[in-house]
Amino acid sequence: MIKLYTHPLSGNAHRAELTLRALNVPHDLIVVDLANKAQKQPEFLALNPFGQVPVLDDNGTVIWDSVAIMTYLGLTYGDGTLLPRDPALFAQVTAWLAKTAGPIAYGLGAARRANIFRTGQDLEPLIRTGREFLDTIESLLSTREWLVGDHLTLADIGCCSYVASAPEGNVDLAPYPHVQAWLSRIEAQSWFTPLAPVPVGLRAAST
Ligand SMILES: N[C@@H](CCC(=O)N[C@@H](CS)C(=O)NCC(=O)O)C(=O)O
Repeated sequence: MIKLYTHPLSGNAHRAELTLRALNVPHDLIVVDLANKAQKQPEFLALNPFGQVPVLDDNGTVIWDSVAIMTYLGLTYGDGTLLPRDPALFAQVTAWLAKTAGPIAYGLGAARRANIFRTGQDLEPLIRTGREFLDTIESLLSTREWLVGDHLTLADIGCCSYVASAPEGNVDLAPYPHVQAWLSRIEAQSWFTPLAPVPVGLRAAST
């Protein structure tokens, strides 16, 4: 059975889980105790030298990093719908996946992390980066339903986790009606499951 090492509050792990679900690939979720630094122990570092979730173990084939996991799953278990095989469309999807490690991580993701875990980081520049990303996709999504092509792809799955949880980083989604409609289209998929809301009692913990 495929194993996904994950954490319920991780948007990076969430997009990997959504990919497994969208592809209907049976899997077990293994929650890594990030608060107690299980990810920095030798057993986990043997899976991912950077000591982070998500990690996928496909019967001995170990892949770390959400983008790598999504791409691996799309190529291995997909039929070309979620991850198109046409080189230009494939490249467009990977361009969006690259954003998950760029402005999404440094903007929306970082603002959420700083806000819910009270890291002391200045939220304003993170929020500004997050809003710039939202401004861009709001404009694009005013003329199209999906980020790439005419149907849902890994581009949408990759970007949705930290966009949906933007309010947890004090980024209001009200000014972004097309982004909200896009999120609703993703959330309407039968395989969708939301990123867990942050329990109040955990907010002092740190990942
Ligand atoms: N670029 C990586 C980022 C992974 C990442 O930041 N994981 C966080 C959880 S969202 C983590 O494991 N943090 C624990 C740590 O860094 O010690 C990916 O997309 O997989």
